[in-house]
Amino acid sequence: MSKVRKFQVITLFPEMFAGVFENSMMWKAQKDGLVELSCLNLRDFGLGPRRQVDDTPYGGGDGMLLMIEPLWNAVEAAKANDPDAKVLLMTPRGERWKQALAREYSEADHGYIFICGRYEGYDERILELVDGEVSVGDYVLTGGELPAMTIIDSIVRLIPGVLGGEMSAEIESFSDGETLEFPQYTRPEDFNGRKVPEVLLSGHHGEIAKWRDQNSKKAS
Ligand code: 4GY
Repeated sequence: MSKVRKFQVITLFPEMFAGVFENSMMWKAQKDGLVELSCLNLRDFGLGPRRQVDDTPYGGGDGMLLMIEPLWNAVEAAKANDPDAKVLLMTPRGERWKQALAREYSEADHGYIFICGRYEGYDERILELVDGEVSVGDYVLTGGELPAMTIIDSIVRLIPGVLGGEMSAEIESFSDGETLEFPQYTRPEDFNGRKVPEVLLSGHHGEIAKWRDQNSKKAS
């Protein structure tokens, strides 16, 4: 039996994760003891009575940066929960997330700690605690929360046992996890003149497989 995989998120907005962590796939994975999903509120590591987490950049410039001390302490706290965990920073400067990475991360035997930046960035010295920088795409979001949710979802669904019973054997034989889905149809056969492709109604499994393959996109 493999041990439970921990996914810890360091964020100023833990409430953003509630709906995502409670969706049926994530909920079942947790219930089955395959994964543990949790947030550390960066605010809890803030400095002083106002729990300050941000400050102005040295050298000048607009906006605020996440200070090193709260961020460092939050990462240390997460590592205390899961000493082998790898620390990932969500940043447009990171390596572009792709299906092959989701597959690789889903097969790891350790947990992950996701750092979600806010404001105009973070104190660069946090990189000393970071094992990897990942990006969901070449655009700038207001925070790393949406990327962290995207990345966690893409990993968890590939962990053995998570989607298990839900995939029919027929679908599974096409689903290598790297093939993006082919066009699919369900009832009715004819919706106000819009017909389902004939081959799908033919019952010829070989022809159907060929059609689906020809109409699939490969994830890169
Ligand atoms: N794109 N891929 C991304 C992002 C928000 C300010 C640095 C992205 O991963 N993260 O746009 N993140 C910014 C917010 C601090 C990260």
